[in-house]
Amino acid sequence: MTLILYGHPLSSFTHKVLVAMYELATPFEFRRLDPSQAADRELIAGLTPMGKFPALRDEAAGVTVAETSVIVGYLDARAGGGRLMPRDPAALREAQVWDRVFDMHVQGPMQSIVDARLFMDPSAEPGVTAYARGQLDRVYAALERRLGDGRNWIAGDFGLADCAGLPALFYAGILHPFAAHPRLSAYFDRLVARPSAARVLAEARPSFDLFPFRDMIPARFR
Ligand SMILES: N[C@@H](CCC(=O)N[C@@H](CS)C(=O)NCC(=O)O)C(=O)O
Repeated sequence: MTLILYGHPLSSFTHKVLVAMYELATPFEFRRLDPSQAADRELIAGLTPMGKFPALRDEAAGVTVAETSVIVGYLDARAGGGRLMPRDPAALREAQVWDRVFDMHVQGPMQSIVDARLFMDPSAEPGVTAYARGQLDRVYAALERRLGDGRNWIAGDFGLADCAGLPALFYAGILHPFAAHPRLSAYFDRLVARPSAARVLAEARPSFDLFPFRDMIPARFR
């Protein structure tokens, strides 16, 4: 096996890459990291600039790739190109914009809510969470507008941005539901019905107990 993905089954950014790998039917070996272990923290710190996961190692090529958007681009090129990353430059730019929206403006506030629960003084949690909820309302409205033209996927054919959308909306929707946004809800339903995404969420299920807001996970995913 020449491709190794270092990640964690609960990690949203690992999910983003897994969706891409299943879409491309890329064979790989999964190495589960345990961030509570110093040896694993050291390992991932040697693979990515910030010591964040996932990381992809291509043994045959002698290449290590960090940052999920870059990893998806690497996998797409390795599979011949043009499947998850549009070949047309304008279409590619659009996909990259919406990939950033999901990573920064959905995952960012979602992660703040989780971090406030896990790592902050309890007195700080309400303020952090209220601000993050406001940010999520803003991005949900933007996504609802984006989906207003009847598009199925967020930028052209299913691709990079939709790989980012699945885990971002999965976790954000648990913490701050978007049911009041019909087009966004329908888009999320299309995402989770995609075999690649359904497989990722099914494989994550045994790890949901580790999620601090596990009781809020909708029954259909448990
Ligand atoms: N921009 C990075 C974000 C990766 C990221 O934040 N990963 C999380 C797991 S979902 C992580 O490593 N968290 C542990 C930490 O921040 O130390 C990417 O796209 O790969």
